[in-house]
Amino acid sequence: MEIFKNIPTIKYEGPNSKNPLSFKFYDKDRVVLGKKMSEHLPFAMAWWHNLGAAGTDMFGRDTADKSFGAEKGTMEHARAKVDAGFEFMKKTGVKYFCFHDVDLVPEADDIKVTNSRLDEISDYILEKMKGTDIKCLWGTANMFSNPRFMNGAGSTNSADVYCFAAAQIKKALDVTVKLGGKGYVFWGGREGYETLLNTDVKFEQENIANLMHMAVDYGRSIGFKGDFYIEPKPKEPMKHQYDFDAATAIGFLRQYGLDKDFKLNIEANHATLAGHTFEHDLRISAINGMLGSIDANQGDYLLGWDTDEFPFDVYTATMCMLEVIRAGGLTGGFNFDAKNRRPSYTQQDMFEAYILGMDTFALGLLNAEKIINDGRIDQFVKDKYSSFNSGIGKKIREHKTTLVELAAKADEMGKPDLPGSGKQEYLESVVNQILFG
Ligand code: XUL
Ligand code: CO
Repeated sequence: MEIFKNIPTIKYEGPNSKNPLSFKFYDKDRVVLGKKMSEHLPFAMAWWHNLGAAGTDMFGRDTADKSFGAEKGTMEHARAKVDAGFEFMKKTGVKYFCFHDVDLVPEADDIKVTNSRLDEISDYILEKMKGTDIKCLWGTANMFSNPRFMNGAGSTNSADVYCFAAAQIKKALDVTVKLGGKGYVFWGGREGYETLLNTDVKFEQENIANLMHMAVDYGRSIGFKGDFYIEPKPKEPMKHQYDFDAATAIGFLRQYGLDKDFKLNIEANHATLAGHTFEHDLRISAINGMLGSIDANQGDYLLGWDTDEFPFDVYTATMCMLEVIRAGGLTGGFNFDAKNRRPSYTQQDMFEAYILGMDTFALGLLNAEKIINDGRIDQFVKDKYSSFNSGIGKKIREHKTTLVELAAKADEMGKPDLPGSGKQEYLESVVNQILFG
């Protein structure tokens, strides 16, 4: 049964098309820098937003109807979501999906019941996947909504609750492996604290690391070959979250010996909440060999929370794609962890949101290609450090000098020439020329 009856398969019609249900820039087979757009941009649908979020906020109830013809909270509804999701992915050409355990089925009071529901729904999803090229990008366990996780999951003060975190991870890993998922995500929604007056930070971080080690051991034991990811976020829901940003998460992974199995899943809106640009956290991940996957969304600089908007900012998408291309691509993909604004409540709005996001990243990719081919930006950065190519600079790079030798050199010079100009305004105008010239 067709769910999105008035929505056709979305096709590329080019930048001049006025058809709202068409791609203007995402042309899946177009070759960019030697690869098809669809290969550069493995897009994924977030089960929770696209099939679950219906507009409820702190001040009002649902505006959108996401019942998909079934009663919410039932297994019939869980199956209707699968039907809707697969129809949506087929019509948009999105090839991957991401899920939390509780996005797939209604959670029961007894975990054994929830787990048998997960068995049932994952059988159904597997069946739906047959004969399509739709795949699972990553799975995760929701360890932040249920009241038992009020003090955290890995960071909880209750050993009993810790068992439930472990049980949910185990089952979510089982389902991820069953569906052939490429990755498994840890977003530490409640892994943090409100006040040091009631918190032993070291104890909590050790317990989180221990849980992650057990997850790696179990995952590998059932044949999971993909990457584990940490998704950093500085705050919301907790005031202090332990995985504040990319740099913090990398330090944590290295400290606890998890860096071989984990990479990062960088979400744009989380990076900006941490006071960084999206591209900053991508760069920090990439230079540490840990750029794994992306939660593609954007925040609002006027609002201090996670607004999860669909990507619209082409400059940011351009900077993102430059980072991704320079890093040699992602092992994961681009998951639209994004939701329609509350007044955009129709089925057509769901499709238009994905068209916006996919077109924005296609533009980002095309722009990144132009910037790379133009070469002026890369050349500038290379030249900026050219004083390290020879003489004392070369010795510094090769670790062949000492503080004494460098100080003697400074004495000899008395006063250095000022470094070359940073030329930010010029470089920004070069970017505009490349993008719009
Ligand atoms: C929350 C968030 C999560 C993670 C998965 O801000 O981004 O949806 O992506 O738990
Ligand atoms: Co996310």
